[in-house]
Amino acid sequence: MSLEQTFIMIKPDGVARGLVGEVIKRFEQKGYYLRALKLKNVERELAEEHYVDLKSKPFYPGLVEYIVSGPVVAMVWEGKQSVVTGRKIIGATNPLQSEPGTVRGDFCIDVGRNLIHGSDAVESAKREIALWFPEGLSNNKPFLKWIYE
Ligand code: RTP
Repeated sequence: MSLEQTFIMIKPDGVARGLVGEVIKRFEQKGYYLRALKLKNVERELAEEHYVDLKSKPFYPGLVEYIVSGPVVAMVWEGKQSVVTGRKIIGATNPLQSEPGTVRGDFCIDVGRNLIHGSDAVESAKREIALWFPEGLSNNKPFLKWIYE
């Protein structure tokens, strides 16, 4: 079985507020497999490259400052439709429009402090995973018998 991978990042506010375990719990409970994880102080170049598509937006400089302001937790989660389902677990970009039950809906208020990032498409997940994990990923075999029939 070939399973989709998504890149999920807990932003500096999520790490500083002690919400790492809460986020991991939600992805684990769903049944996704934690393929990679690291706590990382982000170099400015990496933050700029990650959000390169937003370079022309007025909030881009503040967004880069936010991402380099403290350690983030970068992760790769794996499983069926993990990209689209990961976005559902995270909730809408603006936390005031995120449904309760989503990470952003439950834990934050401001779009500029929205706690978490998740890839928005399979292609962007591939780009982001290569960017954040240039060393590559483990090839551990997860035990999936009780997740997939
Ligand atoms: P992300 O990439 O972080 O998962 O967020 P997203 O796809 O839901 O939203 P996107 O439009 O790609 O925006 C990336 C991040 O930029 C910040 N933002 N600030 N001040 C603003 O109006 C504004 N709009 C977006 C947010 O941190 C957003 O997650």
